[in-house]
Amino acid sequence: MATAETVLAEKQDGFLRITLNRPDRLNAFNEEMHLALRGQLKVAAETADIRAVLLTGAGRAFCAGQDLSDRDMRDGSEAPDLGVTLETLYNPLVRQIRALEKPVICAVNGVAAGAGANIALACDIVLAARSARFIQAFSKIGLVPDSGGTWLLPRLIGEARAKALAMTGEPLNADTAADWGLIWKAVPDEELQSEAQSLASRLASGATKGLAATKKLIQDAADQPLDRQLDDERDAQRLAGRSSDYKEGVSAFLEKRPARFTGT
Ligand code: T3D
Repeated sequence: MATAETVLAEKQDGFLRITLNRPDRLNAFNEEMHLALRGQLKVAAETADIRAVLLTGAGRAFCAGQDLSDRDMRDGSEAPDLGVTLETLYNPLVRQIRALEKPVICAVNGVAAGAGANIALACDIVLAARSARFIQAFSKIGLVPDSGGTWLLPRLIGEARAKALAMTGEPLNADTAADWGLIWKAVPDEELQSEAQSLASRLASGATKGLAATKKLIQDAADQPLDRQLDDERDAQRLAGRSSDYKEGVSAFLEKRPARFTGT
């Protein structure tokens, strides 16, 4: 399955592998790539036998954020309204990743800068090649972290580290990112794709409804008190307990065999 060339998509073993594909620009975002990526996330959401997504980049980078050649004002042209691009392109993308009722794994294969870093961090499980770097590049061009960066960074690594990364634009290597809890783990470069693939495949054969509810509960927890969270866990568990996968999981346990989850 292939779409517009800025994004490649391939169904594999129950999951959709989506590859950002503008390697000569380090997979920087233009409007076409935004729309192609969102189109593939929609396919993932609407296709029953796609039960996880794996997002990665082609070539040596994951994504260098906004394509700055589309922001050239050297001919005296007026500055673009970046509020509009956030409203129409970046924010819907982050919302779509967070709302997708399936696990989204990000395999950060190289540098992830600007919005490229924060879109990676918006995914559910982030693996990175040891050589990858995360760069809050915004301050270097006079901007603020976007794509959820000012929300995600302090929650993941605390205010002190969030502010320092955002204000200095210093690169953070993958091992430190993992040590700080910014990502799940750093792996040797040559193992990244196989490790991400086997994780995606494992999650794709999991209890999809339960995983989706887990994702939502953890995301929602950031904004609400324990009391409310306990209520939400009760409601989500009630629904999970009515799924076929719950019955199958318990039966498989009692019969001492691997569960065969169907995602229903
Ligand atoms: O605008 C809006 O809509 C608002 C939203 C903003 C969201 C944002 O993401 S703002 C932040 C934009 N991104 C950046 O500021 C990062 C710019 N890139 C870099 O700082 C560096 O390229 C990297 C640190 C990512 C990688 O450095 P390095 O030394 O490994 O590679 P390089 O040589 O700088 O780049 C290789 C090529 O990719 C080069 O092209 P060339 O010379 O080979 O023709 C470079 O120009 C191009 N490239 C890299 N990043 C971008 C880019 N071209 C356009 N836009 C880029 N963001």
